[in-house]
Amino acid sequence: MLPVMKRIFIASRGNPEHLASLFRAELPMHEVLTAAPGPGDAPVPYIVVGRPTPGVIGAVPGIEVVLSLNAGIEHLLASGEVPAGLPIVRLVDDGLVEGMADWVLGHALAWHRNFALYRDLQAKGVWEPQPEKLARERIVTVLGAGALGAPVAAHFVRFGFNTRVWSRSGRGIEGARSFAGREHLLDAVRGADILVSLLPLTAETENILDASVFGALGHGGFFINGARGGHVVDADLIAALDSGQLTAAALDVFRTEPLPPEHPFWRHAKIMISPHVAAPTHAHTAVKQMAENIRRYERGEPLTHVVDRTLGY
Ligand code: NDP
Ligand code: OXD
Repeated sequence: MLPVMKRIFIASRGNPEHLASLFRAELPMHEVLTAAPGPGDAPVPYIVVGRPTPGVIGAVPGIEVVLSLNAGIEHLLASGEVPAGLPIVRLVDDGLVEGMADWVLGHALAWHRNFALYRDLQAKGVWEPQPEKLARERIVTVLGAGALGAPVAAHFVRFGFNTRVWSRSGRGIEGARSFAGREHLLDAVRGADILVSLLPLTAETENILDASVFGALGHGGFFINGARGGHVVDADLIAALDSGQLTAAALDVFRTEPLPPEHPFWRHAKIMISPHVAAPTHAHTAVKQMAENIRRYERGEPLTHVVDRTLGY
């Protein structure tokens, strides 16, 4: 008798055929579908999702594991479509880490060395050296010490910045000072020159970046958001920029995406916008990680990076 081929349904809306070909190469003994199976079809234990069309997950027969193409999964929890008890595996992969590190460090170094300011002076034909600080004279606070926050903080340490990290558990990063819990958030950000957010969006972190946080930073600081727009109280950010408390903000993520044309962020001279590209999912690295998790599951080993639904990340 032929062995039953386990089925994987790629429910991604962006290039499912490419993902399917990578899965087929990684897991040749699996059947990979790109069209939704019907209710009477054979079970499909694995579904691969980005931001799935409403109703898709619930219609697939026999799902055992939901594999996310994203690191942040708050939309899957909010949709209520993944039945309780079904594991959601979020994306943790070196492609995401590499992308986020470039994006955050790129912005931080450019601000630290006044690149945008010199560009403006160049446009006016002005030769005007600015006071230049050493990295060790700057404090950087990274919010989140997880799969992305920890390596980003480690990069800041390597560049010589005075680095702090804040998380729920107070996880240590070599060379950085760790802070834990809501009661120490302001201690973690007080006097910092650069604030980087790499937190997940949960009930506890929504709207966490408000006037109190921006006000605790050192005067003239820089805010970098690579995480989620829902962390930020938009009006408080604009007020901090307008008052000079912040000199700039680099924002990759927004409450509503795409950022609506009428949103004041678009036209703010101190805001740099990118369209949620800080750490895009690279199919070739992501599929390897997901396929390895499927192999683990089929060997009877625990899945890695399963979302804790109580914590929301
Ligand atoms: P992880 O789950 O690995 O890390 C989350 C970190 O945040 C952990 O250190 C955790 O603390 C900390 N944290 C969570 N809740 C709290 C809280 N209430 N108070 C303090 N600290 C808290 O996530 P990743 O690093 O993989 O990803 C972070 C986020 O980045 C994603 O959720 C997503 O929103 C965003 N992202 C954005 C991308 C982009 O292109 N812009 C791409 C990929 C991700 P502890 O260590 O104690 O658990
Ligand atoms: C995200 C991702 O969570 O793209 O933003 O992985």
